[in-house]
Amino acid sequence: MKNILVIGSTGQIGSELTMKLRREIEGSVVVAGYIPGAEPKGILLESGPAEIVDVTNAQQIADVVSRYHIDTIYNLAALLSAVAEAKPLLAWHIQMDGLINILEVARQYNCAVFTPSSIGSFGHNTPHKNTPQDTIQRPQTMYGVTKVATELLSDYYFHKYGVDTRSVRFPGLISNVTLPGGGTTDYAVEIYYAAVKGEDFACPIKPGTYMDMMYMPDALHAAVQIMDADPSRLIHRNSFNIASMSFEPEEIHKEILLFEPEFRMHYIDDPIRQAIAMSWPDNMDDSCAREEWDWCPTYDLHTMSEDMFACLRKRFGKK
Ligand code: AKB
Repeated sequence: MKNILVIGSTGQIGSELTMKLRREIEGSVVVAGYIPGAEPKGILLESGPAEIVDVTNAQQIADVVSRYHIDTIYNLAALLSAVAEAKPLLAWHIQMDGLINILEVARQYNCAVFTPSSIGSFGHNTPHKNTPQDTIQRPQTMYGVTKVATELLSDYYFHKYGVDTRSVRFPGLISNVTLPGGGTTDYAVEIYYAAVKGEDFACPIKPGTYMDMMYMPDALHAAVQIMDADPSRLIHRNSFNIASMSFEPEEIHKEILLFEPEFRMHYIDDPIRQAIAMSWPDNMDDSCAREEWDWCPTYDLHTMSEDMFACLRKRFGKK
C-alpha cells in the first residue's frame, strides 16, 4: 500500500498518472495536488482526494504530506521549455524553489520523490546521436538549467540525507488526454489534433530536426516502474535517459498521411523553439535504464499513431 501525492495533477502528465496510480496500486491513496485555476474535474476529481498544493508554499506541501501520511511524491510542477524562456524567473521559482521545498518535506517525512528531467537537460555541446547516459550537460535555456539543477539537487538529497529520489529524462510526450502547453515538442501532439479535425497544420520545427518522442502510456509506465525498482540495482538515480522513438517533422507528416491522406502541413518560423530543438539530442541511448530497472517501451511511431487516431476520432466523433 502506498500513499501518494501527485503535485501538478491536472497537467499533461499528472492528469493521466494520477488516474493510473489510483487504478493500479491496490489500497493506495493518491492525492491530486493542484493550484487554484487548474482544479481537477470529472473523473480526476471524483475518483480520489484533491488538495491545493502549490510547490512554492512549503507549509502547504508539509500539511498535505502529514495529513495523508504520504510516502511518495510525484513532483510534476514545471513550466515547459518555450514558456520558461519567456518567463525565466517564474520557471526558476517553480522548478527550483518548488523542488527544494519538496525535498525538505521529503527529508522530514521520509518520502520518496520523483521529479522528471528531460531531453532539455542537454545542450549544443552534448553528443546529439545516441546521447550517452553520462555526458556533457551545459544547456543554454532556463528550462535546461533548471532540469540539470533538478538532477543535481535530487542526487544531493539522496547522497547527503538518504532521500529516495529517482527520475527519468522524458522525451517529448505525445498524448490524447491533456494537451501540453509551451513546450518545444508540442508540435508532435498538435499535428494529430489538426489531422483529425481536418485542419492544415503550421509546423514550427524545421524539416530534418530530430528529437526523441514517447507515447504517454510508455512515459507513465516509466514513472511508476522506476519508483518500484529494486534500489540495490540502481547505479544511477537522477536521471535516466529513456527512449522509444525519434523522428523529424517530415517523418511524422508521412505517417499521418497513412491515416488522413488529405492532411496538409506547412512550415512557419519559430526561432525560439527551433533553436531549442536544435540544441537537444537527436536520440538518446537508454541502455542504463534497460540494464538497471528493465525499462522497455512498447510503442513506436506507427503503433502510437494507430492509437492516437483511434482515440481522437472517437473523441471528436470522426470515422
Ligand atoms: C518541452 O518540449 O519543453 C518538453 C520537454 C521535452 O521537456 N516536452
